[in-house]
Amino acid sequence: MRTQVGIIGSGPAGLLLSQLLHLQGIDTVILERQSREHVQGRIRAGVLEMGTVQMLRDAQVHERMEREGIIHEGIGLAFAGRTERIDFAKHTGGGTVMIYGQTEVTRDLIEARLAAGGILKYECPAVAVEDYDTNQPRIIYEEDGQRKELVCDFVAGCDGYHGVSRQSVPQDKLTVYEKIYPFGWLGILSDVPPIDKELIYANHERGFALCSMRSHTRSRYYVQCGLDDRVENWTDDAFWDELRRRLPERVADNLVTGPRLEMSIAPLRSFVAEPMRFGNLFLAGDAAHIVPPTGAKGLNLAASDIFYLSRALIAYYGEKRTDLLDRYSETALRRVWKAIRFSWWFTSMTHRFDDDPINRRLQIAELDYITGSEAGQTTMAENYIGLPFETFE
Ligand code: RFL
Ligand code: PHB
Repeated sequence: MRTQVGIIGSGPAGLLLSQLLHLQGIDTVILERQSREHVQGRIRAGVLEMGTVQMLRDAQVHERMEREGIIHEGIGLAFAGRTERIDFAKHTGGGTVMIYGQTEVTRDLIEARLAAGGILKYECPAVAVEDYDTNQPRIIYEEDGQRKELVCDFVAGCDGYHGVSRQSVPQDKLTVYEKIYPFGWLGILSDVPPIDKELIYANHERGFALCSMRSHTRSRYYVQCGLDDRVENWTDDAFWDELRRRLPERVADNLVTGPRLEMSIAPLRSFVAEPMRFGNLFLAGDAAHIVPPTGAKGLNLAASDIFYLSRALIAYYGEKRTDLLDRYSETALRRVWKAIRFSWWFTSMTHRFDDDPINRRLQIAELDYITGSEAGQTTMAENYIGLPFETFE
């Protein structure tokens, strides 16, 4: 089989790239290891930056998002028994975020691709990318137990942290930066009304907690847990009790509990692999970088990589330009590193790392400073809503 851009992975990065290229008449084939049901069933991120929302509009998959998504103009930071609000709109000249789950974004994109006759091959794992430094790179993949080949002009490695694209490159050509945090997040999804109108991030001596939502009737909550903790260790009641303990009393009083729709544990890590381009193989999204979920940046970074990569490929096919392809890696990485920094900083300020009392006092002082100062609130707000994309044309 042959296509112009071979895409590995049908997460948000791969699907968005495929859709944006399709709208410019560029052919793609997506190879996905999992089934469509599995991809659509994964519960992941919930907060879209404005830049991501605009990209979904550009991709013409915005209708349901505009109808069902919820605009948020701020978040709450809870610490030392109180809750302070960061007002995004006030500190960023009207900036907001959109509450709309990754599950929904993925569903909308898959439906749009299929409606336009796009080729999405599920249960077709890529096993290697070959000849990526020639003008005919090939993706070797499996279909029904048979080994097949997809020959392309370019390969987009959108296959997440465990994917095959990054592993197809000689390891001495990659520089990897990694930090593994000594804890994870235990998350619950439940059909109960959210505890508050906005998200609340809580620093507590028992550990971090986050109150999030998917809609006015569906909530997503997290509590920091140990690395060796297991979902089987937690009943629904135990989760709700632990969450309640980590919130200021006035907030906890509003908690409505219910049975879980889903419960899972995610480890926290910061990871960057540089560069993001190897000949005609381009990495995007989690394949190139991972952030701890505290800053709600994972999905948004996948979208910002695709902002740059889609423009570079469109300039190549439209005008035979290669300069944007050449600038992709350095440009995408500048934004990636700022999000890596913000997510690390926000994690450091809100999680329990050890029992040393000075660290907790420093966290409280920092939260007090950030929420009490105009400069501090602006720093928090402008990073949370998402730093602007660079001009790339
Ligand atoms: P994805 O979504 O992981 O998609 C990659 C796709 O590639 C497929 N794949 C392959 N396909 C073919 N051949 C192979 N050899 C393949 N290997 C892998 C995979 O099956 C998958 O479908 O990456 P993408 O598109 O870069 O999107 C990134 C976002 O999904 C990710 O950053 C966020 O979801 C991160 N993340 C969260 N971010 C948040 O902002 N808030 C969250 O609450 C949050 N929760 C999460 C998360 C990521 C998780 N992971 C990676 C396990 C919870 C989890 C559990
Ligand atoms: C979520 O709703 O899953 C969510 C929201 C904000 C975060 C992380 C996860 O920072």
